This record gives sequence, structure tokens and C-alpha cells, in this order.
Amino acid sequence: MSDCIFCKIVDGNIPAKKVYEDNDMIAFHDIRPAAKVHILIIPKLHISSLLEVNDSHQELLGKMMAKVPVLAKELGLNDGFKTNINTGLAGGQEVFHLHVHVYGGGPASN
Ligand code: DGP
Repeated sequence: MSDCIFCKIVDGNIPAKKVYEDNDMIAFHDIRPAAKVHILIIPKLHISSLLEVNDSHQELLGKMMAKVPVLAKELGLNDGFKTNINTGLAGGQEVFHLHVHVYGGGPASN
């Protein structure tokens, strides 16, 4: 989607500190970290929110969730971490391209 900030990151039109990329997803550091480590895992496919997810997305979402512990451990979150998916305006979602927050390691230093 042309006006979606995360689609622009997927396309390389907006820079991001990427920590992972494959054919289905990318992961990058959140620009406004809520913890020492705070990444977002997003599908390359534009899905605006969890409200738009349907059965055709099962494999994609499974791959994304399976990548959470892998990336968390690579970033040093060996003892645990938080994940959340803000969904819709009432759920506090600001960027309407599905993303999984993964964060931990104590308070952000910024
Ligand atoms: P949410 O409220 O769940 O929609 O969170 C959106 C998150 O996206 C928020 O923590 C800040 C982050 N974010 C917004 N714009 C950008 C950006 O251009 N680059 C990066 N890296 N993160 C962004």
C-alpha cells in the first residue's frame, strides 16, 4: 500500500535497522523503543491489523510467531520477553500494518 509506512520499510523506501528478513517477513528495531530491546516483526504482505486476518494467513502468522523466540534469543533476551499485537484504534494500534512487538531487557535507555 502506497501510504503505509511499514510497506515503505518493506520496499526499502524508508530506512530501518533490520534484524531479520526473508520472503515472508522482516523484523526491525522500533523507532520508539519501550525497552532496551524492542523489535517489530511484520509480514511483507500488507495486512492492516489482526482484525483482517483470515484462514489464508495461518501459515504466514505461524512462521512469524515461530521467529519470535529465535530473534529474541539472538538479541539477548534469553530469560524471557514480552510480545503484543495492538489491534485497531481501540487496541492502541498506530500503524495499520500488522506487527508483533517483541521487547525486553529492562527499561529503554533513551
Ligand atoms: P502500534 O501502536 O502497535 O501501532 O505501534 C507502532 C510502532 O511502530 C510504535 O512503537 C513506533 C513504531 N514506528 C512507527 N513508525 C516507525 C518507523 O518509521 N520506523 C520504525 N522503525 N518504527 C516505527
